[in-house]
Formats: sequence, C-alpha cells, structure tokens
Amino acid sequence: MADIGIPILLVDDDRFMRTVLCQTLQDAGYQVSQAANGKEALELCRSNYFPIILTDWVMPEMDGIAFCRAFREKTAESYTYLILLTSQDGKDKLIEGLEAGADEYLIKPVNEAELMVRLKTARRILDLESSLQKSLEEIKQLSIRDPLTGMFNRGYLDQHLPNEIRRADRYLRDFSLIMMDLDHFKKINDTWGHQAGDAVLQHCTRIIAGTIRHEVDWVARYGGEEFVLVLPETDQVGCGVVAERLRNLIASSTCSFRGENLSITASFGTVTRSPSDSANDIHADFMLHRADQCLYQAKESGRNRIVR
Ligand code: GH3
Ligand code: MG
Ligand code: MG
Ligand code: MG
Repeated sequence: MADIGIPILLVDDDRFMRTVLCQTLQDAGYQVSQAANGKEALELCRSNYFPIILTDWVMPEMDGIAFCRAFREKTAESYTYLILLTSQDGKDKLIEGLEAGADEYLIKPVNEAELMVRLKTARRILDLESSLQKSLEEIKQLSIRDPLTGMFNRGYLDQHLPNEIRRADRYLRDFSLIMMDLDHFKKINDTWGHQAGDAVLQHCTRIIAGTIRHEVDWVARYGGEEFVLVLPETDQVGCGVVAERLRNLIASSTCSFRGENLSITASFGTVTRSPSDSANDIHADFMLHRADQCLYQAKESGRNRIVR
C-alpha cells in the first residue's frame, strides 16, 4: 500500500456516510480525520495539514461550497487537493464546485474504484507540488549561501543586517557585530596551494559554527577570507568574550591538509551598539565601516588580536 499514512479529512454531516467512507479509506491505508460540517473542518485545518480533503456539499452551518471558498482564501504553505462529494448533478453544479476551489468532483453514491483513482490523481499532483517546493528551497539556499563554507553570503548579509539592527533599536537591545579576517592568508595559498586555502576556510567555518549561539547569532562570508558575525542581544563584554574565544581557538588549532598541519591566526574588529547610542549607528553600513576600521587597526598593531 503506497498510501500509508497520508492524512485525509473527511467532511460530511451524515454520520453513516462518514463511517462507510472512513472504513474504505482506512482500508486503503489513509489516515482519516472527520468533521461534520465546513465550520468544524476549517477549525481542524487551523492546526493540522491535510494533503487531501473530501467534502460533502449540503451540510448545516457551513456547506461544502462555502468551505472550499473559505479554505482557499487561507494562505497555505503546501497544497491541499479538495474533492467535492455530492448528489447534486449537472454541469452548472460542477462549474460552481470547481469555481469555489475544488479540484475534483464525485457524484454520490461514491463508486469505490473511482474514488481510488481520483485519490491517485491527487497524490500525483501533491508529489509534483512537494518536489517543486523542494527545488525552490534548494534554489533559495543556493542564492543565500556561500558554496565553499555553507555560510550565508554577502547578499544575505546586505539584506538582513539592516533588519537585525532595526529590531535591536526598536526593542532597546544591545547589538554587536564582529568582523574577522584571516592573517596572511595569501601565504597559505602561495605556500600550499589554493586547495589548502579552501581547507583552512572550512576549518575556520567549523570553529565559528561551534562558537556562536545558533538560535540567534549568524555569520556571513563577507569577502574571500573575511567573515561577519552578527550577535543580537549581545553587549560589548559578551561580544569581547566571543571574539576572544574565536581568536584563541583559531590560533591554537591546526588544519590538517594532505598530511600537513597548517596554522593560522585571525584579526578582529568588533562594534557594539547600545540603545543609548546615536541614531547614526542604526545604519548597517555605519556599523560595518566601524568594524572594518577596528579590524584595520588590529592588523596594523600586529594581527592575531581584537580591536573594539
Ligand atoms: P592580511 O593579514 O593583511 O589580511 O593578509 P592576507 O594575505 O590575509 O590578505 P589579502 O587580502 O592580501 O589576501 C587574501 C587572499 O585570500 C587573497 C585571495 O587569493 C585569497 N582568497 C580569497 N578567496 C579565497 C577562496 O575562496 N579560497 C582560497 N583558497 N583563497 C581565497
Ligand atoms: Mg450532506
Ligand atoms: Mg587576510
Ligand atoms: Mg581580507
């Protein structure tokens, strides 16, 4: 049975009808929920996702047509295949049902074999929809992530950093940003080759990922060997702790590449925005610029250090 576990919502005011259909669907392997009218069905759909809904037409409180209309008005993340079951025959009725948002229309008494093939069609469409969703999600990830490190890319940073800063400003929260740049990274490439450089970048990515708070913090690859860490709800002290932990972990670890243990250090520029700071700091460019200036000073004053 290929259908095992697919949730179906069965909506009908006729309890006998529901019992019979429910048994048929369960025998075919579907996981069936029931509602006695459109209103009850809408309520159930509020907290559950049903890929398929079979609904009667004539019902008290809210009929099948009103239900289809109300259901289609909601924005849904995934598609639901709606089948109207009814004894109302005729072209006009069919058009009205489909117009209201139904995908399919079955005349009562329901022929079991016909119901099964209609459900097969439903599953084909749902499968297509879910593979489209998956592709869209993959495309989205490709567009916001850097392929080498899996970190967010510059475009993502440009788009989301301003929102983060605005949110911190609105809720009167501290907000910190760390700009990190690997020291003499060019030397790694020149000495050991570009692939060694790539391995070092991945090594540093793992260290960063192990250091930040995953629920709120995030990090973007800003340039070749430059990273920006975004730390909401973090004051200057907290930011300093994160930067120092990172600096220390990177300096004390080695990246193994083809039998060699490669060492690297990194320099850091940090900037924290407190709620009492001037309005200028609200701008992402302003904060990035300040972090960049600090980073420059860290390089000038000997590298492998943090300047705030
Ligand atoms: P500094 O300490 O002043 O930062 O010196 P640096 O050598 O790290 O800085 P510089 O900006 O001169 O060199 C950065 C190098 O990073 C140059 C570039 O070829 C290399 N690079 C950028 N992106 C990648 C990448 O994806 N992979 C590898 N392997 N190297 C990269
Ligand atoms: Mg009815
Ligand atoms: Mg560098
Ligand atoms: Mg650089």
